[in-house]
Amino acid sequence: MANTSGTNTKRLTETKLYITQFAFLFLKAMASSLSMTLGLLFLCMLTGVHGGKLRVWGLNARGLKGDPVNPPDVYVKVWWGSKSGGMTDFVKDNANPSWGSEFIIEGLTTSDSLKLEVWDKDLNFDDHLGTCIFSVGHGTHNQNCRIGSGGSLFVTYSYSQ
Ligand SMILES: [Ca+2]
Ligand SMILES: [Ca+2]
Repeated sequence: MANTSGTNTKRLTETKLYITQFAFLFLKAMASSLSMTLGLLFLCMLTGVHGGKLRVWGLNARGLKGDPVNPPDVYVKVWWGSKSGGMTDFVKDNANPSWGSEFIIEGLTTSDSLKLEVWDKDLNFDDHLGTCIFSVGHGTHNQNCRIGSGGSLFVTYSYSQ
């Protein structure tokens, strides 16, 4: 009888031990999941998942080619990810144009690139001279890129949350 009772007590103790271990593991899993959630939230804040503001200005170009006889008549379309920021006016017969336009696009993140399409205005169909794609980083940056048909495009942008 005492033996059985002893075994029962031992089983009960073992069961209690299992429950304690299970509760400990469960709490540990919860805590790690909570810290993961907090970590992800922190990462989201760092990488700007909630969206920021992109300001684009200082657009100018050098040595552009497009028209067969006289210099090209160039304008630039501004995109941030899938969002259009609009376009500059075109500068007639100028291979080294600069534009005073400033563009502000909001609500995207640093995972979306800044895209600048360079076009030459013609009477019927405008020619796409080239596209520059820049990854977006925090702060203010001066960037430039080569245009496929010749020349380079320069731009300044700033990204803030
Ligand atoms: Ca022209
Ligand atoms: Ca033209």
